[in-house]
Amino acid sequence: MSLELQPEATSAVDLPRLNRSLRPAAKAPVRIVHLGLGAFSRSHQAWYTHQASDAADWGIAAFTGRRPDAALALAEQDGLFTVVERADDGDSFAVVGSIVEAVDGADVPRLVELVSAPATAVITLTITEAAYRIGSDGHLDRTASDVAADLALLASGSGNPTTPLGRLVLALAARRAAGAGPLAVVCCDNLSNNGTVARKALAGFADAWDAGLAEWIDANISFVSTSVDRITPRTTDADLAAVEAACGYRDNSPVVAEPFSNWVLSGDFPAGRPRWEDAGAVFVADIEPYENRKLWLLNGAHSLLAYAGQLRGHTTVAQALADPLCLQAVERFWDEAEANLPAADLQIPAYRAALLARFSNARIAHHLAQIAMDGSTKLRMRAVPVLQAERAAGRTGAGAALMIAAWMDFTASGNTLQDPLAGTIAAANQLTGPERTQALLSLLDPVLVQDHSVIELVEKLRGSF
Ligand code: CS2
Repeated sequence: MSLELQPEATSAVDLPRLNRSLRPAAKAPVRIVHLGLGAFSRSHQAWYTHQASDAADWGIAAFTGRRPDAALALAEQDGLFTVVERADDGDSFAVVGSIVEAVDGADVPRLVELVSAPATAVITLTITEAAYRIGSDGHLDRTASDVAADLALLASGSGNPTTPLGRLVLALAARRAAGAGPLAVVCCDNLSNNGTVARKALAGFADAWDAGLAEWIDANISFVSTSVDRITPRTTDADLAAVEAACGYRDNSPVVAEPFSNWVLSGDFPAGRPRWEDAGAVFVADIEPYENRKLWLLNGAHSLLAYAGQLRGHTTVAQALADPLCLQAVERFWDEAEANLPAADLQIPAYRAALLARFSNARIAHHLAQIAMDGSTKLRMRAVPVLQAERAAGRTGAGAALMIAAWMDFTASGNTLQDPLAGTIAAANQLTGPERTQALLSLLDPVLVQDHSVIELVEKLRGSF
């Protein structure tokens, strides 16, 4: 179902709720379990699954993270929701029916039941970059308080884990016990080598509890790496009203996204998968160049704009990009990133031009505060590799260093800081001068921080915005 916006449509008081009578096709059986039911997973993986030609065979059971709200709202609509594709020149609307079960993440018994069912073939993850609890040394941080608490709980054999890693490890243990066989875990968070990160996090977690389980995971779970892309801002009340006016029903959980979407995947699916390629997904042998192109150019620019833009009083990506100082910083960072990406096949100039157009879509109010979250984790993927590559090539890396300096200034600016390392960052900000810069840099990279000229460079770039 795809409707064009009808501006003359008016909203009536007694509009029907989006309900099962509007389901575009029969409900598919659960074969995919998703962790991290949020707007992005719905505009991306659920949308691709919905469009696969074999969608009738592939239903998704989607679990929320910390709160039940998204599952409750969706369950009331039989899992259905509207995707609003918001282009420069108007909206279009489609009802997506691939989520057949929306579950509160705290319902661990249901997760265990579904993951241990032989029919379940794929587990997709959008649990946020920070949730993998990988430290700056590249390994699972077993001392993180929530990880340690879940490990203690698993060891005691009673109670339900609260972290996504803990919940999934428990569910995989049940799959092993049930003899339900191999499956694929598909990481859809913005991390370089995200399949490997997911493997390290899950196997590391399992190993700290039960070495046999870690071995089983290694032998039976295929960790698929992906590069995911679709700008999906938070849904607002105005979006609910837009759906109501155009579609003639009340949807309490629509999701708004840009028309563009991209999904590149690399890895095996031992128990099968939907034909996501029907919706444009691409399967490749070597994902790294695609991943880096997206993480550095799109996400890197996003983080730069998030910190520089907010320091300069902007609220959205489009506003920040319209500020020449921010745009110049983005272009400079992109030049550095581009110098470290293989030229062949990646069409970087066209990709950069497309990004400028996507970021300037002022009808998508993509809030900088949303992007600024979890900076200590995100910058390890978005700024650090470019800075390292530039230094290795004998150049300064000032463009990447500027992103780091802007993040540091932002952490000390009085803006709300949502970050797993918020306490440590606040403590570092008690210091002054190069010591403060050094302490903050050590949270991003243990090697770069040994280099005094890097500390000097970042220190010099502080206060640029
Ligand atoms: C953003 C991403 O919030 C962020 O960190 O950079 O969510 C970005 O919008 C998506 O990766 C786009 O595909």
